[in-house]
Amino acid sequence: MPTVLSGVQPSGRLHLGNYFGALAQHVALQHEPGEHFYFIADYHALTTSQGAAELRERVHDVALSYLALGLDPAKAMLFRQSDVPEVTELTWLLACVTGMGLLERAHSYKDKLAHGIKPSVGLFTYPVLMAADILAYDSDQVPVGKDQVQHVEMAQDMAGYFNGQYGPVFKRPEARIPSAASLAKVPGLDGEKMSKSYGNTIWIFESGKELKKRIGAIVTDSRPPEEPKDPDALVPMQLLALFLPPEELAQWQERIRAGGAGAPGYGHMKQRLHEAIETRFAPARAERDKLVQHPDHVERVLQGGAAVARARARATRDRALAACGLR
Ligand code: AQP
Repeated sequence: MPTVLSGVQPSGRLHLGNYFGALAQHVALQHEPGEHFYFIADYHALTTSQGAAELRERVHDVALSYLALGLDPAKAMLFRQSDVPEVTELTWLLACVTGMGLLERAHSYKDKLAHGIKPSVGLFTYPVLMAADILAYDSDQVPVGKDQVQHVEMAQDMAGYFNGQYGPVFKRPEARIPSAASLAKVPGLDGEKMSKSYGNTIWIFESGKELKKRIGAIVTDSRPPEEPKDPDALVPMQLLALFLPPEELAQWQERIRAGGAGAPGYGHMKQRLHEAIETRFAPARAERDKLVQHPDHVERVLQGGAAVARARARATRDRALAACGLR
């Protein structure tokens, strides 16, 4: 039975990119045979500075989001990364067998620099901590969005370096990305990758006026509706494609390609997107409203998950320490 593991950073409110690229998969996969571990990457969140109270609040919010979207604690372990401190020990062991060159090639690090984010050593070594997370639970599959595939490949490399030097300790994990390319890289309001740190997100649980405002900010151009266009190149359509049933999507695309009097304008696309988001997440929003009233329940779920995860990570840590002569 495979072990499935993934994580999400509590670096801001979870957005449609996190949902389609990761959370929707996580919730669906819990029904497959295997062991399922999903963690809230609070150590990772320290790579982008935030206050203690805000971090605590965001960790809680990620837990609420998972549970509201349907993660079942009886089927999948949900826990805080920092409740399993063994991963930081593994991080050091892996860092000592990993060349700087590997980390220097990380796309996500280079993207963050390009966006003017001032890097810490923690941000640079992020893939090592992520490798430790993946390897600690003997993970077979890591469901992630396309942006994280390179990090999973780095975890494979690091496992290989360590095993090559000290013998077989770590299992080789495989990334599992959503089959549809549109899900694997969801665009933000500006057409770049939707990302918490780029300020271009739509929160999963947004609704009403706030949602309208966010959708209103999606990038468009001044071409009139009658002008024929490539629907796949329009950001409102790329987002709408995540929600519409195939027949309805095909009709929209056809009318946009054809142009002329019957073609929809950007306002129509945005209005349809608003309706689609409101409808899709209505049950999850209601569930979230209920869970907000029960913070103790959420905390118990996290602690229950951590107990199981920690036992697993401890065994891996002990194996790794023994292999390199520290026990
Ligand atoms: N735009 C996206 N499209 C598809 N998948 C995405 N993911 C994130 N953005 C998109 C997937 O969400 C999971 C959790 O991501 P994360 O929060 O751990 O880190 P991230 O990928 O770096 O997400 P952000 O929003 O870009 O966070 P910040 O700005 O804090 O770095 C991952 O599986 C990811 O693939």
